[in-house]
Amino acid sequence: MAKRNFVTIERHIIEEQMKHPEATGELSKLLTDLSIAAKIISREVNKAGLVNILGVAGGENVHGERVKKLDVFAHDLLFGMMDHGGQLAVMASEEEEGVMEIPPDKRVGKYVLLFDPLDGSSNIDANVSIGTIFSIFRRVTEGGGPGGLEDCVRPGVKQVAAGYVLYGSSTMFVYTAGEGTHGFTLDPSIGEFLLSHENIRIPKRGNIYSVNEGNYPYWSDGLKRYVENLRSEQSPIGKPYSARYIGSMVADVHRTLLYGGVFLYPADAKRPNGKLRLLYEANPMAFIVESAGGKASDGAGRILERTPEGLHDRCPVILGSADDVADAERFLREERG
Ligand code: AHM
Ligand code: MG
Repeated sequence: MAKRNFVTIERHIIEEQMKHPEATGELSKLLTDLSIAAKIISREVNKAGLVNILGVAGGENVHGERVKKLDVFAHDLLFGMMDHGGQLAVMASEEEEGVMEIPPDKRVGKYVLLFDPLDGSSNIDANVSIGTIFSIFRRVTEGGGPGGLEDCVRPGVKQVAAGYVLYGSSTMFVYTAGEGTHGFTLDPSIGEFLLSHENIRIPKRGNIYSVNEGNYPYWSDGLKRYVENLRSEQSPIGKPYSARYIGSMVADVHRTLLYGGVFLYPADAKRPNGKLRLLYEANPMAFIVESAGGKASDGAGRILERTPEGLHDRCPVILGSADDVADAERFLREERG
């Protein structure tokens, strides 16, 4: 018989909330609003291929309206969708230099939202998967006014929830509030995210590595040795690992969560802190991966324990199956001596 007991994301969020009788429902409302914003961004991303027909980004569309670039659209949409719910004190985005206060005419809440509105946006024109990443903290500043920089620049261990939306062959919303990582797939015919991946557990060991190998000349000897080991019959699985690199963090991390293995955007001679942003990319993904039983390291220690200095800090990233990440750390430790 066909399955009738569909679990929508709203229902799942409320059921999770009910496990905590002290919860006020504000985090639930925040996550639900984010899932609605995700549907709107998904709709626009799916139309991206039609841009030459409907109007070029930066130019005018058939209605004579200016067409925004998709990453700017996603940034504006997220701010506009999330500023009036009464749950947030302040926001920050990869697309904006400073923090974004809740406007004075809106109710101020106790949470803080950081986001990368459209990660991997250089892939859009080739129809390659892209994503939105978000991270939620509780505010630390006191008083009823808007929050500020010190509410945003916090170590990842303090996150209360994090998630991503993957705009791929289907659109998926994956989140954790610290108790398991759950995945939902958008059914476009009814416009709802339905629970498709309950309590994702990342395999302890994988057989895939994912890194931009074009940066090889700039890698440290320890990193070169680690990846060469994975490509050899002396690897931990006794045969070479497979290589997979999409170049869209959300898609690469999503595959790593489901299939296992290791994703790296390491430090190298050109980028001593790697490329990815600690607050918008590394921290939320680290929280998601750890909640699924994996590990996330900056090469020396846990990403979640790094103390950020500024909103746009970068951080080396090695995440995925616990045994694979531990191996990478060992090669890098041996090199440091
Ligand atoms: P972006 O924030 O400018 O989109 O860059 C982030 C993206 C990640 O999605 C991806 O992991 C990485 O850049 C790929 O970088 P590279 O092209 O150097 O391999
Ligand atoms: Mg990004």
